[in-house]
Amino acid sequence: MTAQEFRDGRFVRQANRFTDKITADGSSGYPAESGRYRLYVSYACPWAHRTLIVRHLLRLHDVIGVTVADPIRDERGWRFPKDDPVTGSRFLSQLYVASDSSYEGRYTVPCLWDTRTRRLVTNDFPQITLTMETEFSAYHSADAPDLYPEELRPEIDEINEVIFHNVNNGVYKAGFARSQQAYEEAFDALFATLDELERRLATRRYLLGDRITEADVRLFPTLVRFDSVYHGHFKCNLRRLVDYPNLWAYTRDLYQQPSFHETTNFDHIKRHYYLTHPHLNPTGIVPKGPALDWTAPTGRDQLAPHETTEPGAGEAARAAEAVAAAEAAAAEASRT
Ligand SMILES: N[C@@H](CCC(=O)N[C@@H](CS)C(=O)NCC(=O)O)C(=O)O
Repeated sequence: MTAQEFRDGRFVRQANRFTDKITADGSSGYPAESGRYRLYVSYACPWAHRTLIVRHLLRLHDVIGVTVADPIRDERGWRFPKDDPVTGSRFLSQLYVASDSSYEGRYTVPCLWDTRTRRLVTNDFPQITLTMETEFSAYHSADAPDLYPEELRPEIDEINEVIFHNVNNGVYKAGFARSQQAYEEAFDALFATLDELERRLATRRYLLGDRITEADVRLFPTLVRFDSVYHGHFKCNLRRLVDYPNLWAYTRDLYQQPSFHETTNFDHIKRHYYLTHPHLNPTGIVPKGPALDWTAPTGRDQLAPHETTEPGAGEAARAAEAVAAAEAAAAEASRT
């Protein structure tokens, strides 16, 4: 297995080796079928977390089974707590090598395994959620949200691109930087983007307005880990998530929905990051804090519906009222 790659002290993410596509019509050779594909994840991994959220939101539990790896990895990579019921493997690496005996990259989650051909179809993490949203639509529950609606795709793709580089991967670029300059570049881009998102979320409940989309599913796993891991362990410490009133309320609003909190495992997240990067945390001590009240009311369901233009004074005032109402409710709740 090759080590992480760096260029001029900058962390460079490896290219995804397995990029075949599952399609509704089967034209790719991998038809979307119930029970055929297995998803491999870690609760610790933000890229895998998204696939779990989407699987939950679309109620694909019975359609795509999942195997969860132990949060702690050694040099052999991700390990399953017991032999994987589908492949009989103990390590994720066995799936990679079975699919390509010359594979030399890192064995990453999330990935999808085809039980029919007994090989990995994809470890292309952005594609996995899109595939579940579009190619598996025949299997979605009747009340499932459309996370990637046709008319919003250009806007979703555009914001995802910025969020990927500056936020999702930005925290890794800061945390894994091997030069001061690389760290500062990532740090500055990260907080400039968080500032922009803070403004955007002043008048919109979700990134694209009043409905959850793929863009929220991509942002949430980074934000939910922010104060527990990235702020300290990855040195992303200009501000904490809780210092951004809108971003913090937005993250809580999502967390309070079952698809988000049932897939968030702080124990796995904290043990994974603090115990598997010994160069960043040589003592292996896992911090006990921070204390975060994920249950505090948010008032965000009061925000105006989707606005595509800059908010006017009316919306800003309504948003301020909603925030004030939420704060009053939170104060009331903390008294009882
Ligand atoms: N497939 C992507 C993203 C997925 C990813 O980075 N997953 C991490 C966990 S968050 C992983 O499985 N890493 C295994 C390793 O580095 O050995 C990549 O290779 O960069």
